[in-house]
Amino acid sequence: MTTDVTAPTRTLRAGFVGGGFMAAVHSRAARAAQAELRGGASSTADRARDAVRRLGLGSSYDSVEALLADPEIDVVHVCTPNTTHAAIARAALEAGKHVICEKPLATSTADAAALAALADERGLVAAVPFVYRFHPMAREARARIARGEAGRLLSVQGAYLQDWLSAPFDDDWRVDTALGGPSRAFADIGSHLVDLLEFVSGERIRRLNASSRTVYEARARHDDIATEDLVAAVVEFESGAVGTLLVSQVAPGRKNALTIELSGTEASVRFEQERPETLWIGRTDASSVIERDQARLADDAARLSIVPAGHPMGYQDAFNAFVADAYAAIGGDRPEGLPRFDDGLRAVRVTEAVLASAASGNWTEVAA
Ligand code: SOE
Repeated sequence: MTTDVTAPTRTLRAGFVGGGFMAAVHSRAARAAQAELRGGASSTADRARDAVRRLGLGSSYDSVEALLADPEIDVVHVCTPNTTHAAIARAALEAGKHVICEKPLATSTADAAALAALADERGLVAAVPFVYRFHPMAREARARIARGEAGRLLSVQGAYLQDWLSAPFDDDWRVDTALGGPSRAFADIGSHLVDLLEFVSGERIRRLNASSRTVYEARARHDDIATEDLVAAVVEFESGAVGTLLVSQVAPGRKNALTIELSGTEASVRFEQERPETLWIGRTDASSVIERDQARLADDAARLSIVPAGHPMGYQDAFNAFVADAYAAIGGDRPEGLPRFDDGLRAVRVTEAVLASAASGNWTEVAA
């Protein structure tokens, strides 16, 4: 009745760095993929103990170095603040570990490129959780576009809206350049939007013109905030298709509203992350809403569709599928659509172009 996502071929032993929301999501996914949760580290030994207890991670390590020195760990999940990703991911690869590193992979293209090159050189699996690719209906959208159902791509409309920083007193480490890096809203969620748009369309953004706003320069625990609350951008794809992107963490009422709509000469396709069980297919004569139904999905979408129609799948399922595929890659498989460090680098390149364009007011090329 159901098809499993790729199963790992042997029990992997996973270590976790960080103990926040993302570490909880990663550890649930690792457990679902039947990994042994070997242990956790954090910025201090106390924090590591707390995270290990809360999340059930196994042993606690006094430092990241101690975790990386454990030969019993095969794969390291990096779930720490953005500016620490590159150094931890590098050290993990140098220690011979496979790595799953949160986005943004790094806060500069130089660091992200060096990491992608290092992972290749060492022959290690290095993945970035662009997990929205793992919703079956996002894969279905991609398959339909790839087989030409939408025709030639003309325009794209993408948005990723959240509201958890809408009030002036809302605060988080991400607003702080020292921990979050030079970009906030775009690096945090614009990166997902761009990854999903390029993945589903099969096309790359060639250049863009962006405008950004920092609505609140002071919040509960931070003054002089320089990172952006929102970005609006016009984009051009390599094929000549055009589009608009809106990314905001100050959009009241919007929790995790990632939406993409791609219009071609024959049809439009719309996917909404908060309604991941459906896909809207727009046609001039008769538009329709397709419900997830494994029997009728393209191969890869069917593979990710682990429960039958009418049994809704969601965010954690997508995350679980991503981790299962990353582990399968460690086992020697080549799962379709696994986002690797090259894809992390791509998102960092687009983010840098957004920052440069917003600062200069000019159209900016995205490095290939
Ligand atoms: C917060 O904006 C956040 O948790 C992001 O960091 C995640 O990548 C996104 O999937 C949900 O929102």
